Amino acid sequence: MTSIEGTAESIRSMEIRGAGRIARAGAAALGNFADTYAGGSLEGFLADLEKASQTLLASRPTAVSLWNGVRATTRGAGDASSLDEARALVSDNARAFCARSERAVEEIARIGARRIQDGDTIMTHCNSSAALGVIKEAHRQGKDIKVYATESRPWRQGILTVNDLADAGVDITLIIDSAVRAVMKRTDKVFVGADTVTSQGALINKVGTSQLALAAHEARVQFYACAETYKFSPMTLFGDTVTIEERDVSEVIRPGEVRGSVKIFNPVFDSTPASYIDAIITELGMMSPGSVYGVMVKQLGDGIFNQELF
Ligand code: RI2
Repeated sequence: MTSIEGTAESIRSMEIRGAGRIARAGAAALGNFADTYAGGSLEGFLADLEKASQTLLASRPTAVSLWNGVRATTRGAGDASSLDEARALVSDNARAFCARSERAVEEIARIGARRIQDGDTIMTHCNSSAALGVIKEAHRQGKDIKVYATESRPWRQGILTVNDLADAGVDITLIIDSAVRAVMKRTDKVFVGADTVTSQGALINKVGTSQLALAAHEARVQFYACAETYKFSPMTLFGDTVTIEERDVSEVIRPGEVRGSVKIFNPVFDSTPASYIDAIITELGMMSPGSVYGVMVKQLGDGIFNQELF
């Protein structure tokens, strides 16, 4: 059983992490909420569904994937004519969203692997299932590749990445975050994931991503973001900026390590401008950052400009 509060807490504490995984966890929790709902009225269900959605959305602020997952799961519930219909709709929506999300990661792997040539040296950052899918698919196709993966302080998700790639048989080297520029000289391509993509094609991803992009730009190394289209942020069409999550200082230092007057700043994500991104690899295909706006408008449909969707 997946309770809403339990799922929100697992997302907050990063027991469940990764933009795709938190979106699927949120959708699945709402699906389970609908399946097990014990109340007797449609109105009560809709009010409780809204509360559950808000609890999930408050768990992590940056990745729009969670917002899109929650929205896709609750879509249409308000138009249902009975409690049973609304519950079934939410349950079906949740299953459909999770299946679509998993298919998207597979499709990105297939499309992205085409960008990798035999002999390429690749760099990746943090731990992105979409980016790792691309790398593992290229390896599975028999391409001889080498990969450098950053440690990704403070959570060190790079450890997950190197173990995953090692288990897949990939030639993998772990580097500390500050080695990125030095190692970029021996890199051919960078593949990273995405937490959010703005309508201007900027990439919001794990802090440090913009440093990889800057170093790649300087070294004329191709830089690819791997992003399911539900990581495109509709709110940015209207000028909203993406909230960058800041996490507790205890993630950065141990108690007593620095003087009490020292301030600690722990931003979790950063923004990479579109001009540093060669292409965004999505389940719909590869696109330039400048194409994101058009794809978002098409996907959201006609209602978008009178903001029916928000
Ligand atoms: P996938 C992660 O965030 C990383 O920033 C990673 O690049 C991104 O989510 C996308 O991951 P965190 O949850 O959806 O570790 O590709 O803070 O798995």
